[in-house]
Amino acid sequence: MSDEKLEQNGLSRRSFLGTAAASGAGIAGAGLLGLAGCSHAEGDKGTASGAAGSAPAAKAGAHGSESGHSVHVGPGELDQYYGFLSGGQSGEMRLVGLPSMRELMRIPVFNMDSATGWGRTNESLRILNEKNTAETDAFLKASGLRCFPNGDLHHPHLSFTDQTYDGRYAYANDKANNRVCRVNLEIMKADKIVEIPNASGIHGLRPQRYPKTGYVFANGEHIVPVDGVGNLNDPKTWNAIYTAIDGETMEIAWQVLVDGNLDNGDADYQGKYSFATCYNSERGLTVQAASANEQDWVVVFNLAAIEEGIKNGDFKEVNGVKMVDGRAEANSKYTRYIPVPNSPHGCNASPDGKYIMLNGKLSPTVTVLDVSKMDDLFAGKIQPRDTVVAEPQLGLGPLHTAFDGRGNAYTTLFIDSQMVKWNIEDAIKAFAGEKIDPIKQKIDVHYQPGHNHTTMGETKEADGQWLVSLNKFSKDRFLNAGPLKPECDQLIDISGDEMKLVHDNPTFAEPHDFCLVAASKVNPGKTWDRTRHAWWWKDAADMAAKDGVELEKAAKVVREGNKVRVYMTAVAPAFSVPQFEVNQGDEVTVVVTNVETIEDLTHGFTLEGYGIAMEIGPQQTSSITFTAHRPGVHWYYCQWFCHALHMEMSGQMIVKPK
Ligand code: RUQ
Ligand code: CUA
Repeated sequence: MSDEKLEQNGLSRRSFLGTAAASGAGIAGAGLLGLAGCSHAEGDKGTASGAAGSAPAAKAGAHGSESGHSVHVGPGELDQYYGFLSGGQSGEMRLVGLPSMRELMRIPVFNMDSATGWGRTNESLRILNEKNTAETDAFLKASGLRCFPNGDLHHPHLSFTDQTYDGRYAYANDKANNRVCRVNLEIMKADKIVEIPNASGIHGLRPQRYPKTGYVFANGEHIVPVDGVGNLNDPKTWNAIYTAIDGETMEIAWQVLVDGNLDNGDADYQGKYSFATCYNSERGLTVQAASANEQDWVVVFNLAAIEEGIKNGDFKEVNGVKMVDGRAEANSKYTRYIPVPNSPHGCNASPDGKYIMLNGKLSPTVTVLDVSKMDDLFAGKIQPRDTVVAEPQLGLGPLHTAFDGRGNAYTTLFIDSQMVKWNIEDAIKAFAGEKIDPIKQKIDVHYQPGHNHTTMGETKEADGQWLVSLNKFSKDRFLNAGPLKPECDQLIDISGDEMKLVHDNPTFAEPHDFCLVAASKVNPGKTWDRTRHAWWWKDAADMAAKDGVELEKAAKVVREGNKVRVYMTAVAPAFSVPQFEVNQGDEVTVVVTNVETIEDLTHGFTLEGYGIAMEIGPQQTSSITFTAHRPGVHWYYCQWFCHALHMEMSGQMIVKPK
């Protein structure tokens, strides 16, 4: 049937494909067929939706949507929401305004950054390395690295108090090098980074919602031989690790040994349980082997039982971490394994605190768990599948679900390239046998959506205003940027009865997740605070104290053997030390304090020919250490435009040859 004919028959091409596949080969087969046909279907859709979808979307964008919700934020106007966007394999976190989708800031975390000196300044290196394992320290040293130069940041989520955001911190995972970071929202900088021992591929990450954060839960995605359990030569003995980090101290509270690759996770609203989807119950090492079973599972963690077990000494200490045994075969009191269709992906708690949605990925379904049944499940009064209260068939490739706080859920369909809106209570009634279709609406998104997120949608204050679909492919949506295309993040108005696509936004590699927070919840400082943020430059301050230097008034060069310490201030348009001299081979530390009290007056320090640059914000101290290998005259200059005489804000380092 042609697209036109399908449309005339009241069927879209996608719902047709979805029905055909779902009724065809059974749950797992449908998913696999869909995946196998993926590239073909994408090609088709590129043309079909490109022509049909983009024109109306562009119109809506220009006029705002009909519900009276304007997406246009005029010059000088402020957005209503902060969006904490993941930077994927670029390793950074990004701050975006909503509804404008304007990028407000990039927060370097698991990457190295040319503008701010992240990964190069002494302050950032301390944060990047202070919670490494000894093994990683040795590895970095042997590799000639000061820190890991890359990261893969998927899931930014804010700290909670009483089921809603408290504006203190954002946390995120690094899948590439097994780390978890915390961004301090007062300064919008990472202030802690902790490496997770024993685990591999830290992926899903969620903070505890109640009573507060509390724990930050992190999923180890890849099974590995765990010390004292697994055997290098036998993958059937490998396990995944679930980790709880103390969100306040960023110390590892405990770990749980589990079966299967942990994917995404979420916490409940009651502070009793947390959940992790799990694929590869087969313990396979290839795609075929890892998706062979018809069912995988979601693992439920009983927080009180784990805390109790730790207290009673029922744990093993593995590489300095307390680890309880939560394997399926251990029939542990710490965990329960609930079977769900093959290879589930997203895991999302509904804002009424009642349900956990498990997105089918290879199955066209979303499985809905009733959180209130978990007590009985752990007490052995009911069977694992008795906790399932709905399992609607939504379409092909459900990955993630978001909520509007009015009882509706929105699920991304990766293979169908659609967003589906459905009603939770209707899905429950249908599961109980009532003749009712929970699906309210489907719209095309462009293309292949992964995560989606609603404004305040993971809190009890879900406000149902906006939905963002983070699409993995952009194809024809933007001017061709070459073989590497941007992603396409689409803004959807959900304030009315119908979803309306209102804006396309290109983004660089590769947003996974987006935390949409009412602007009133986040209150960053306007300048650094010399008292409250003194921990940032603590090492420099200690060093200065020994050298008899007051950072805020510094203009001094201290020499001690082949170590040289240069202390200066930056006030537009001059550094207090306009020139200093060192010998080739000296270890040089430059400490710059910006004593401006005015908002937005950032200075920089770039040393020509030495690969050195750093940001010094108003009232901040930044420092950097290097060896003066290159003789000659090396100018340093302020790289942040700060004054009419900004070009003149410079000086020279003279390096005398050996
Ligand atoms: S995952 S596209 Cu890394 Cu969050 Cu689902
Ligand atoms: Cu200081 Cu430019």
